[in-house]
Amino acid sequence: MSQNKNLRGDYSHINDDYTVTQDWAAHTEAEHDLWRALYTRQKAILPGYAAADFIGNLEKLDAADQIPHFGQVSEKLHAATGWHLVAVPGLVPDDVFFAHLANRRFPVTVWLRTPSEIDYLVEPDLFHDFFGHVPMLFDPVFADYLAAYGAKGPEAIAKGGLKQLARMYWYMVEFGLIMTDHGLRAYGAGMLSSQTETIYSVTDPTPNRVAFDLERVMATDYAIDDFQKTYFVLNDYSQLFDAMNADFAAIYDRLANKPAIDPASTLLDDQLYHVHGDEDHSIAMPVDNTSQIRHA
Ligand code: HBI
Ligand code: FE
Repeated sequence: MSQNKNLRGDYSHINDDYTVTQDWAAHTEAEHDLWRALYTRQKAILPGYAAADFIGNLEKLDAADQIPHFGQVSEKLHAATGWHLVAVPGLVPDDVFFAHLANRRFPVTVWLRTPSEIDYLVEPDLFHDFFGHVPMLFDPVFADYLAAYGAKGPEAIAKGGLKQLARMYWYMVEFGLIMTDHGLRAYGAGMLSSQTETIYSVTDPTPNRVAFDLERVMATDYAIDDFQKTYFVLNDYSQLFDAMNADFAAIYDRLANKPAIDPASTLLDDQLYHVHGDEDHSIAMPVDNTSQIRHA
């Protein structure tokens, strides 16, 4: 097995599919304390910013009091949507990751950040993966989408569409917004496991907010070390599932020799909910898209 250089986790005892055993007993009281602090702080800011189904599913997980046992959570999750959690040492190769998703196995990192990283860390840890991603796996439509998304992995690898497919994960699994009767709400794991980006993504006038469109998302670049300059907005999770019926190979061909879209920009044919810096439009409602192209 290729060792994963400069990744933080312990890859020395991985199975062929990069899974490991969760050694729950090895977690110290200090780690359980940090888990409780992260969980309590993040849960407290969700109302008004996180999608209601995220909040409801998080409640059902009942994982506030200590670091969860993946096996116990998997029993509940499997009964709900056929998914279960697999323990991993950290990031795994793309093809391995996609294969897990396609088989309704969600990889959850076994190590927890240190207290000094309570606000930010580079690699996804146990808190990001569990608190950020697991609640949405209880949503049947989102759960079906994520399995269908994983099944798109081999074609993307074969057709040179990996970057485009990864953008779909980044924007619509890590940083997705959804329009609800109460206005915009966050459902993405990347923002909902971050105290600051949860609030920023829903209310700050700085980023663009653009209606979800598969090819637009696949064409849009992103940076991993800062808040998003563009968020994409769903009306319903079924849009993600339906998008999996598109001809991805044709999209990869169309995008192959086009420059990526700069997330600081918007396009004339975007359906815009909000444009960078606009104070005069309500963030919650789509603006007409006859507006000029705006660049940050
Ligand atoms: N591995 N454990 C883990 N978690 C991820 O979120 C992850 C990964 N490997 C690759 C990856 N994400 C991204 O490149 C996806 O877009 C494929
Ligand atoms: Fe993630």
